[in-house]
Amino acid sequence: MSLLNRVQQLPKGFVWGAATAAYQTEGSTKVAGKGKTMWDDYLVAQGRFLPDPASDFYNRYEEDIRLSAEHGLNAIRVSIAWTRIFPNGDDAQPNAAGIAFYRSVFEECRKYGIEPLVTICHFDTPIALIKKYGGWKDRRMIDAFVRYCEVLFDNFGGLVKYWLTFNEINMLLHMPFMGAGLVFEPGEDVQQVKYRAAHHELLASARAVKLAHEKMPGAMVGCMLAAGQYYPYSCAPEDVYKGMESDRDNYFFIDAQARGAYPVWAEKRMERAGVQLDWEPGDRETLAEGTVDFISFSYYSSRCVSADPVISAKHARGNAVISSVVNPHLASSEWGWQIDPLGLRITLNTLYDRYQKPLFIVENGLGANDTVEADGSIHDPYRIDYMRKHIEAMLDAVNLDGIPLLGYTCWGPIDIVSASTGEMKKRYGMIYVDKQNDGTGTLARSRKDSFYWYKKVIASNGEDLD
Ligand code: BGP
Repeated sequence: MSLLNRVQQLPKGFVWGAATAAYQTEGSTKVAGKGKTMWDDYLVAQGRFLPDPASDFYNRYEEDIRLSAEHGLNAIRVSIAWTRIFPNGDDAQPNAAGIAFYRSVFEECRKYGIEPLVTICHFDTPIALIKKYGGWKDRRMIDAFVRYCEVLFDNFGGLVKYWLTFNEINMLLHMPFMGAGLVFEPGEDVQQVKYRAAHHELLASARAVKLAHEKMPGAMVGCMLAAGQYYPYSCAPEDVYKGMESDRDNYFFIDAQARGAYPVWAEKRMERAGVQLDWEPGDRETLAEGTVDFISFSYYSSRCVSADPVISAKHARGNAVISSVVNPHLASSEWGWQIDPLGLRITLNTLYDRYQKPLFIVENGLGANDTVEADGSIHDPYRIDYMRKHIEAMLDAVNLDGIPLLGYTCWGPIDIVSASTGEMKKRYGMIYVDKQNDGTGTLARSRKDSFYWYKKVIASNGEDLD
């Protein structure tokens, strides 16, 4: 489709914003009663660098939200750190300082007419609950999570309309510690543990959705998928079948959250694999009563799969977190994440065909090394190019395919710590943060070229992408 034929405008009220997560931005992990989270041990345990105070949002949120307003964002996606609210995940009383912090953040957003979009759990299982219960492998996590949600809804219900239950819920299968705080004991049936944990998160999510609707009429609650269609490496039926099965691994979660029941194939598959879920009376009703209002997802790339073991051995560098064969038709980022804007249109269509619920792109962006010029300017045409092409694909999905899309919040209004590598130099932001991998830097903020470009895109509601 040539640009001449492209309809650039989006519906009025389309949400333009940018997304972050608590641990990757806030810093100040040991203040105001905050408890330890999965992150504190995750990157440290792997010997990775994780700078505290990250990009120091905890102390600089007023400046960052003011910059977001100047940027023209009408929404900011943030997550709440469970351990700021309940330091041990299930304390007798919530931590007043944590509640006060997020209240100020949301009030500050409202002051500028910015809609906060809140992720309740962004890879943020409290360490105390991992020690106590083994993370989400234990069913008691559900009650702890619902209680945490209750506190959030009671305190922030008047300030927040859009809620997401679990970030990239399907990552539980690919990064079980990050997604669900799972540590496997020797001899444990890994598949069984993962699917039981998935069952618990899905029940917790469904209960949260129901509670949100009861407590906050008008609230919109979504699920969140790490998306990206699987392409078969060839048209060999075995490759196509493997592509379908790989997609199903991820859609399994959204099938449950959007339709309120597990798909038939999933129960059969678990039966064949000897996986037994700990079903309890009422579980099926819980899933059915807690379906989400919209489907949100992150999209960085499509994936590719082959049934041929030799080809499968050639994994893509970098985005092997979710296993993918290198797609020879695509270029890659510096970190090896393959770049596929049309894949976004394909993914949007697939998700809508499957669920017929409004969609929301809540993460998309390019992690890249930026250079600060002598005069302080930062030229990032690569980021603009990535975003432009993905926004074009999104416009096509909306205007040419009729996909109902609520909004687009790209990943990182500002530079933040990378989730998969713990680095600062893998930058997604349109605002540069002077903080380096070795922890040095003033934390000062400065605008990159992409800042001005995205501002124009938002002001024109997607019409001006030059
Ligand atoms: C998603 C996560 C984010 C984020 C992003 C980019 O999977 O939800 O937390 O960081 O990926 O990944 P990375 O930071 O590893 O480049």
